[in-house]
Amino acid sequence: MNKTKLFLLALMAIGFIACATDTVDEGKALSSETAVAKKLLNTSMGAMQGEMIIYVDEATADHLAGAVEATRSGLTELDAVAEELSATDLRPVFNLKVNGERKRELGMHRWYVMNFSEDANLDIAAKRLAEVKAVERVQFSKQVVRPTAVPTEIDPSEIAQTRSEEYPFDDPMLPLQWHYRNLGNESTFPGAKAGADINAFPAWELTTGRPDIIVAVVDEGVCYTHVDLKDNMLANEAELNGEEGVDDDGNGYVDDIYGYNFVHNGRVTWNRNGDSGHGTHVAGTVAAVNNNGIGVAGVAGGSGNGDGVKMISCQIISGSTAAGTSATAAAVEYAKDRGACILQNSWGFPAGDIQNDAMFESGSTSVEKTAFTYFMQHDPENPRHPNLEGGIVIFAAGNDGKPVAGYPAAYNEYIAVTAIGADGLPTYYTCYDRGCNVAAPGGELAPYTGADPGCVVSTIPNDKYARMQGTSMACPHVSGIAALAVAYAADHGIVLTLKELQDIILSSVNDLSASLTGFKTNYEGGTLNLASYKGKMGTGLIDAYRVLMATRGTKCIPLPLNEQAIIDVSYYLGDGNISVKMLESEIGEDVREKLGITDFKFMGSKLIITCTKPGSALVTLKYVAGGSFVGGGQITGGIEAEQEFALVVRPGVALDEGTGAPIVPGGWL
Ligand SMILES: [Ca+2]
Ligand SMILES: [Ca+2]
Ligand SMILES: [Ca+2]
Ligand SMILES: [Ca+2]
Repeated sequence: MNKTKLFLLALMAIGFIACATDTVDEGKALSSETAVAKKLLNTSMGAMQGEMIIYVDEATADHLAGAVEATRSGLTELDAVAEELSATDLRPVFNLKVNGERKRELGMHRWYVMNFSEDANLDIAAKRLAEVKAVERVQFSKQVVRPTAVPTEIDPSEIAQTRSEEYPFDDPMLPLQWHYRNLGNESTFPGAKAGADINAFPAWELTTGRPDIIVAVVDEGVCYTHVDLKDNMLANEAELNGEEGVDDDGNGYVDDIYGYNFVHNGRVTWNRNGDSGHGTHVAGTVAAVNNNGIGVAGVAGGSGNGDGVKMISCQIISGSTAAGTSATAAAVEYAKDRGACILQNSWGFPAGDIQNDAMFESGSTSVEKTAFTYFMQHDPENPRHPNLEGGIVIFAAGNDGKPVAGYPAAYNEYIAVTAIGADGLPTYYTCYDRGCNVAAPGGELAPYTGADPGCVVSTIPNDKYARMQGTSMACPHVSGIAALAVAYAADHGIVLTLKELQDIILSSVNDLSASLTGFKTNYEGGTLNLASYKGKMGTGLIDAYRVLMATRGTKCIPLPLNEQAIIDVSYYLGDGNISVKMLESEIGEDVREKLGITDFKFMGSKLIITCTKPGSALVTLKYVAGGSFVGGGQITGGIEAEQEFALVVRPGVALDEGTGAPIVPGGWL
């Protein structure tokens, strides 16, 4: 008799004993009822039929790993419940074939999913499973919410417009993508504000991505054949050149070329009845191919030389069906196993039984929490990218207009992105306040008319392009910027920890609060009281250029548009005011031109400056350390010193009424 069989028999015996003793007197029954209730991680509210997720003890996990039968465990107690529920399937949630050792440390080998009759009562099923001694936790599976946003296809005639000025790339729709560089054109959106964007153009002068960075798009299937996406999709070469219906690379997934369909178990799809194009739209914002003379640009889509970031599609919505919790957890796991270090999530679970972080964690024990933890964890022996230790999780905050983000977005370890419009103000639909971390352009329909040029422009399936609005559209801007930060770090030999990357993203923002007074009209004619959003859209509006400056450690001086600013530069030179005298620093014609500088002089430690164009530029400011003059010759004086700064001119910067200095929102200051 071999070792496995012996072990199996031993387990069966334990099962029998547990069954036989689990009854009798009332006190015991009560305490066992409490024990059973304690095993339930969530409630059946909104749960999907025919599926339960269980977490089994170590011995059972070992036994199940060796079991051949897929519908029964070979464990008497568990099999009895499986029989009762007419279970059709019992399988591990996670894929231990890849990176198994690391997964065991997180207990991922102990999660199983059971499928059974759709008619079975879920509460009874949960109770019966929880009564099994070997089952330590029971979780109801919830389907992720399907997107409701409808894309409006872009009329090709819009594309033929002539360009008013030079663009960094030749993508014909880039002028429509105000979210990257907003010129304040009122035909985009009433009240459109120059500079209410992610400040992409100056960032693109520094980096446009790197093909060794992988972003996983957890969403509807991404149309990987799209003419403006295909070069930035990561192919699994073994599957690409392999046999159909065969798992050519042995990673547990058959035909996973550009990702995997976790809903229907197979190839990624985008043309099923019910698909909206959501995943393809999100992917285009992260990394549509730049400078290829076609369609749109993406935030980290490269410069046209095959140097954009690469994407994979982790499909959790397919046609009219959405994945349940276990398939979603597997999709997140798969993202890491394919090497993604950025997890782009424009989705959420239905609002309901998750009300706070403790409930989301369920004591750090839920299956999806485990998957995200696995994704974020840095594996020193097997790093996904040499310049980022770990993986970053970025979520859309939600579109319910509520003062709290949905889950998982709201959870304190994941970045939740709120949405602004082309006017630099909160959109009518965005969630805000608790659990929301940073803002990005999500776009919106114009008041009364419902016109859509103020929405986000990106790719949709079948080589088309469309506008969409939502925090779903804001989120991929931040994912793309995170990719730019890793690319820039790599270019400069900087290794970021996950915490450092999160801190950089959350602090590299421009103020939104200064303009949050009065009311704004939404597309239906309703009003938004802007004051209620003050300080609640996250730290501020993300700025790609500032993210790169923070990555390399260059401080930014935020400057207002069309207003004279008086800045005590000594504040920026040290960690607080230091005693210096500024020297007349050279400022190049190119910088003057770029920022439209009409006034630039020094008084003591103060810089007086007026900028008339939104933009960003590097300047080197010189000062005397010790005394009013530089020493030398007949003069006993100080040492000449200098420091490089980035000047960032944005519309939201407010000035202190007393000093005229910019009031800087949360961040490194
Ligand atoms: Ca495979
Ligand atoms: Ca294959
Ligand atoms: Ca393009
Ligand atoms: Ca959060």
